[in-house]
Amino acid sequence: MKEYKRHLVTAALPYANGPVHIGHLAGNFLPADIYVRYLRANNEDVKFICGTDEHGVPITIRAMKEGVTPQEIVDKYFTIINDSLHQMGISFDIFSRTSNQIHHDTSQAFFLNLYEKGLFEERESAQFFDEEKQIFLADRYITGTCPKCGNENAYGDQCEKCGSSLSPEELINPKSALSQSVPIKKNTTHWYLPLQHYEEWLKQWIIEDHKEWKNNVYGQCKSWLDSGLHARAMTRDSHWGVAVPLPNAEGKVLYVWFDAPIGYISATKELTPQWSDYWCKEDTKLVHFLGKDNIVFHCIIFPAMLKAHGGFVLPNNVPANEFLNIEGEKVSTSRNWAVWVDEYLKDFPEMQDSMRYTLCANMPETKDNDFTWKDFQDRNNNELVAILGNFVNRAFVLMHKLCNGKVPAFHLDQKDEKDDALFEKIVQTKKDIETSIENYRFREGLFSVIDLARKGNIYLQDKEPWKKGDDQIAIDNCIHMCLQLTANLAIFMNPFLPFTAQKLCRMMKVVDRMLAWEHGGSLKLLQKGYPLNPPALLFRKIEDEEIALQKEKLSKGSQQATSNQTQVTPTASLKETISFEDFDKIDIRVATITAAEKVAKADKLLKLTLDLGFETRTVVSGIALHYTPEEIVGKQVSVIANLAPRKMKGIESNGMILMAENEAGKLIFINADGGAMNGSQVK
Ligand code: B3M
Ligand code: ZN
Repeated sequence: MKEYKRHLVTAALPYANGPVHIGHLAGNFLPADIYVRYLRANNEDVKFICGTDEHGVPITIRAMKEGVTPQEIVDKYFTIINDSLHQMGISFDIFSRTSNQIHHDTSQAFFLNLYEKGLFEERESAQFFDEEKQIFLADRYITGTCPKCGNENAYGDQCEKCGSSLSPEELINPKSALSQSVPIKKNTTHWYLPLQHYEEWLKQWIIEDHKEWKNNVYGQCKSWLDSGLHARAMTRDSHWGVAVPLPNAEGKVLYVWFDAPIGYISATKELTPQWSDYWCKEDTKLVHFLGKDNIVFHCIIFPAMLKAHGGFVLPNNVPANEFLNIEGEKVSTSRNWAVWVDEYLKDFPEMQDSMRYTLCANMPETKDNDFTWKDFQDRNNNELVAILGNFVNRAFVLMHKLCNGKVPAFHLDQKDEKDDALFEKIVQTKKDIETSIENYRFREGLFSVIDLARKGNIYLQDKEPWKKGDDQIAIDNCIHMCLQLTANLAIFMNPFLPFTAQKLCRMMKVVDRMLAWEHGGSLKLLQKGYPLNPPALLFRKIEDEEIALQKEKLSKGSQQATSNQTQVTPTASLKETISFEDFDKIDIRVATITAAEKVAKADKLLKLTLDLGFETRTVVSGIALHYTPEEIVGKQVSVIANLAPRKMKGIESNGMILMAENEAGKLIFINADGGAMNGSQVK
């Protein structure tokens, strides 16, 4: 373990524009917390850094929607998020906020360091400007008609109806979302970081030197680097954010993804005067936890910034998780399709570990995974209650009944092969969990814990101390082993289920120090003759009614949100009538998707290979937010086959897949029932 002198662990800073949901826990905060708790149990010097990300368009959009100031938004949600994560046992050393002055100072100093080295390219470009409000418009602040599907409420960066990635120039009849006026184009200056200058270094640092990174992370970085890096604007026109520290930069702020990662540094400064030991000494191990949508910022852009600045450590690993879906659907804050942490804590008080356990057991470590309330109930009732809770309860009840409530002696001369096997299992479990956690495989580590408890039940069942009558030696040995196993379980579960580990310490009347990792694997954790408290309930059963209520709450909440949405996208109004001859010009064919892949730097696009029977062709489709490449290969679809080719992100697209939307807002394929031949005409 002692390869590094100190550890710096960050969790992605959540935008302070709404509460956090269990997907944030599973994707970002929980893996980080498990890892940090394990390091602390190993007596490592570790700092766990996080805080709210309080700038950027998500904040100002929310403020506009709620008719309040951005500061009021971030103040409100900082508190909600901070309380929720704390109550779930996410044990940050600091949970700061990027609206703090120390962050503004740190970010501005960082920007000036690069500026004074002449590392930025100053460029002037024409941007959309709202003359009424006298403000430049971020893409999200421009609405208009989607050129692809006719949705009249599309945004300048994307159409939420058909999922197409857009630029404001593509919108038909663009309007300012602030004043509804028609925006003009106006020149503005921004400072670009030429990422391409760091491309060779990044290729060496990631592709060559970090082959051990998780495949999902390594693969995304490789595809970004393979498609070539480009200069990226690191400033924006806005009045909310960190002001650009230059004389001629009135009304300009740092791009939120420039200042936010610097938030890790400013929060560390806030935490300790020794902050530079953690950020500037090579014997620090820096690990960033985050969701997959943040990979490029933490693996490409922020490292390029750190390299440009110089003097900072670089991340040793970035074990990003994939996404957690809810009841088979992608989380959608706008449709309120989420399980909010603050609401969970109200509905299931004192049951943090039931959720920690379920989310860890389903952690989306290598692919998107799914949370269902039924699985939550099953894992709680069939694993936590029936295996872990049951074993501990039986051990304690039998100790009080057969050994006067004290830890009985172990009679070495009566030790048998079952005792030896259990001891070996304890020692092996410790090694397995170490390997799992140190390689960021948290599901695997948790399974080792519950499997050890399962072995405890089998041992107890085999020994049957309740049938030993007056053979007190057999009873003593069995109960002694079970109690030592209970103490080891507390140590091993502690990174994952800290609340339960604490309950066990109280039952065993031991101090937290017993939970030190070095004590794991010992059979001398509880001394003979030591009186222990009576058993307390570790977990309670969850009833069917509770789950039914949660599922109803989820669907009702989503229906409510969808009906409440002010800009509910009405069904697209009918287009003008056309003649049969016009229609007859369109040639729609059936085709099968034979290959699919993500398009670099376009999180909404998939590049599809279609088999039309008479030929194979490439089509680029805006469905990446709705489908993964893996799940659509083999699907039969309808495609407009005589559409003029179009370039999208440098790829020539020959046609358009026909999609529609279900009531949950998910895009669905309009396809044949599987009987049609590829290439046959849709009439
Ligand atoms: N707030 C994006 C997000 O919440 C952003 C993370 C910043 S980490 C420096 O997904
Ligand atoms: Zn559209």
